[in-house]
Amino acid sequence: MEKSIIIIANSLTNDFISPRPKFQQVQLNVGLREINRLMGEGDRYGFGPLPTYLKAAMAGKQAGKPISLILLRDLHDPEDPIQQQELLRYGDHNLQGTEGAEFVPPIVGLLPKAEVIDTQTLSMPIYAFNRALKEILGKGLLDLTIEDRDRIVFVIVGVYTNILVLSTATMLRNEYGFQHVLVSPHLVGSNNHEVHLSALQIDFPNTLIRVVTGLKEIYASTGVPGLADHLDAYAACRITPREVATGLNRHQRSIIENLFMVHTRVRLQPLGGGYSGSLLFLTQGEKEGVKTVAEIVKVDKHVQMQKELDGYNLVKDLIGQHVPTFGLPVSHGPFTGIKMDLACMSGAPETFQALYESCTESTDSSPFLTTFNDALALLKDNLYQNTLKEKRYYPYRDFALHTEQQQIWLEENIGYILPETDLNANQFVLTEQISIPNFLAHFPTITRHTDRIHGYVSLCHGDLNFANLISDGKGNTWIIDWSHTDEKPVATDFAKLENDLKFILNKGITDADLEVLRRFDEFLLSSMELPPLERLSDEFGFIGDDPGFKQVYSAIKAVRDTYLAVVGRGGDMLYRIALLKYAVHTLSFDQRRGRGECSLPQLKYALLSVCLLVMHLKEDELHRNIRQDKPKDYPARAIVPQAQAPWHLDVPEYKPEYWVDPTVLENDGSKTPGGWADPEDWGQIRGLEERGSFTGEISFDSQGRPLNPAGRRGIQGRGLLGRWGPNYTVDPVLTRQNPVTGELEFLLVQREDIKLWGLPGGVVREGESDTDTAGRALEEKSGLEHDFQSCAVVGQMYVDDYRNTDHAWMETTVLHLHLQPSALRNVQLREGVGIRDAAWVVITPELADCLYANHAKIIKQAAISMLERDEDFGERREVESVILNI
Ligand code: RP5
Repeated sequence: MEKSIIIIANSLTNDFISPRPKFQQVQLNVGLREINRLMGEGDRYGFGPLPTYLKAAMAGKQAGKPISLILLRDLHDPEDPIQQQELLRYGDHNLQGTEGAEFVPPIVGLLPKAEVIDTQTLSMPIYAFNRALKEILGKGLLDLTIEDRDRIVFVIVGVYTNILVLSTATMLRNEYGFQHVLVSPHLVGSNNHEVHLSALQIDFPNTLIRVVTGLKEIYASTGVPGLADHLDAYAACRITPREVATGLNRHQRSIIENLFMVHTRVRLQPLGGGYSGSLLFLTQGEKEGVKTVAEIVKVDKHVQMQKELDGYNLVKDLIGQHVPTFGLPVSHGPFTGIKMDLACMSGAPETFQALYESCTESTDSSPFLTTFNDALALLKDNLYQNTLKEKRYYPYRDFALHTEQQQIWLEENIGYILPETDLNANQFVLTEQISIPNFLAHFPTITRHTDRIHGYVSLCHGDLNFANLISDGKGNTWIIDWSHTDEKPVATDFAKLENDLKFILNKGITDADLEVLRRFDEFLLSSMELPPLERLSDEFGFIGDDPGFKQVYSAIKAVRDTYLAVVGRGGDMLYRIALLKYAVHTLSFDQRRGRGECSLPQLKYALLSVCLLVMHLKEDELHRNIRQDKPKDYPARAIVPQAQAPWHLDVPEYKPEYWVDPTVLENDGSKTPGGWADPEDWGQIRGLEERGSFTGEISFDSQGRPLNPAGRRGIQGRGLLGRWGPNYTVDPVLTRQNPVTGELEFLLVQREDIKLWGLPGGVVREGESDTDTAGRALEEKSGLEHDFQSCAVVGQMYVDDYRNTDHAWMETTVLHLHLQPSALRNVQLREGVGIRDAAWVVITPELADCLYANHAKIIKQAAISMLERDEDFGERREVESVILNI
């Protein structure tokens, strides 16, 4: 159905819009600049966009098109007391019978074809408007159907957008429900231009009034013919470059045009990925050939922009001018856009990514490193340290690494990166040491940990990549894109920066570089603290020799140093988990799939790193014991942040409870004959200082008590352990080849006390040899009888036992014995003392992950020794797979 066009023009009288000097004195005259813009300047007065449009519209009406014009005019009677308030506020204007109240010349000619409605207050005279509609449509407001409301297009033009033009448009769209209400900045004016523009930019799009930024569009929408050529001068702001402009959908385009309404041109430089659908640009505007300052623009779905605003509100008072100042949001369709001002900018802004790349090219990394260090210091002082809090949290959950979906994505991404690999076969693809199936088996067992861990949280940016850091090259830095900002583990932003330095900025790497990159990554993972370049050992001399490595290394060192300055020592594990989160995520940034900017070798490097991280996390001493288990009678362990575990650190607030179990006191050997425990008064013990530890020399506290070499454990005294200092045990590792499957199996027992499976070890009794203890413990715990005279000693180590305290702990000697089938014929395992069950089992990653204390590590040590001894233990690869599974 053909649309009916109704143009409503406001206040086109001499007092408002005449350029003649005497009307320029009227307080409400919109001023020469606006008059010239709307009506045409000098000789061209009457040929500006507004009269041109109205004349063409009326010509269309003449030619039979359904176009009508309603002229609204506020006409005042100075004697009417009701109107005096308005005249007092705005000065005398449009007084009845004066020349000022007459329509300006270009409009006078249109009067015969128009409906004129005089208004006397700032409101719309609704009865007169209703009458005019009836005249035009044959129906009044109350009789219009929904279809009628959809058929009529209102175009609001004239002056005073912020008062009558605005309220008329709002009334029609939002009170009377007309679907099509259009306003164009080219056809409305005000002597308060800023207010008029912000109404058009911000309020109107949000109230679903269409703001048409180019006149061509308004003419096209309203079917007014014959104006195309004239209109080029009133096009919307031109968006360049072409490839970016054409990538915008109509909503995004309209938002950019609205944001740059007063510009003739804007150049958009995309920042960062934007693969999630959000658009982030560094913009360079132009007003008729004159450059305006660079700004940032973000356009995203409403909900996302809400998050951006939330994040901005959280940090703006902390980082001040280093956060761009947000303008008001502009919406269109499902999107919202915001323009951000870079306060104090004095140079040409560019992203840290661009700065990094230009330094790589020139092989001089100092401009980048100086700027980067400044930015890190700024974030450290104002954000991280400023909002730092201690917290116990679930590291894998907090980084969303624990979900099944994560494993599915991971396998999917690896499938794209290494399509030639059969993930189920034990194929070694990346390096000799790393096998994909092995790593994939470990990933879920590690990441499903729900153990809480002590660490630090602070406000974090949440997506701190190098395109979100902007520098103007004159010492000014801004941090943008705050939509992921929240309280998070402090490692979050630092790990993201390290991730991007390694896998995103490190362009141009090839498959041939992967071996050296693996060495580089292993070195980075070996310790949180990185030495200065000049103190790197010869083995890593390649880092200092290559400008590319030098730049990456120096930047990563800056990141790590800052992190350590915030959290102190001991945040390694969380940092590794954060690195894992981002490296896993990077695997999807596949250039070939249009999902990011990583080349295939970059993705392989990230995958290599993911594998290394998983292996490291699996190895982590802490990892299996982060729960800080304890026997049920013990008091709660004091929380010991890992950073504060070492004894050499002074921790005045560390005041753990003291606990010694009554059975220990009852078995005091100095009082009870045959007692297996030391006296409670350690001062009485002769030779306490000489007690040897497999870990090296023991330290003692100021009272002379031996100190646990693993650091603070949160409980003083001996707990359930008899001896002050090391309590020696022996752990026999028994292996066999399964007679049916041929698999290598280990003898394990399930403990009654803690329900975990472990080795059938036992505490060494007074006068007992290690082999005697092994034989006795094996018999007591599993029913097997064996002589250990011919066994191999495979190691002596600290045991991370759940009974350990600050002053008493377990240390073990590990013996290995491989049993041939003949030795096992007719032998039955049975549950023994303090044991629920005994069995021969294959060591899978899942099992290794939940064995008692650090028995998995003990088993691994035994397997390594089996490989070295190279005796008849069955298939060699069976032993290798045990090592890989732990
Ligand atoms: C662990 O406790 C040792 O590794 C050994 O396996 C075990 C001995 O203690 P009980 O089983 O006798 O309690 O630390």
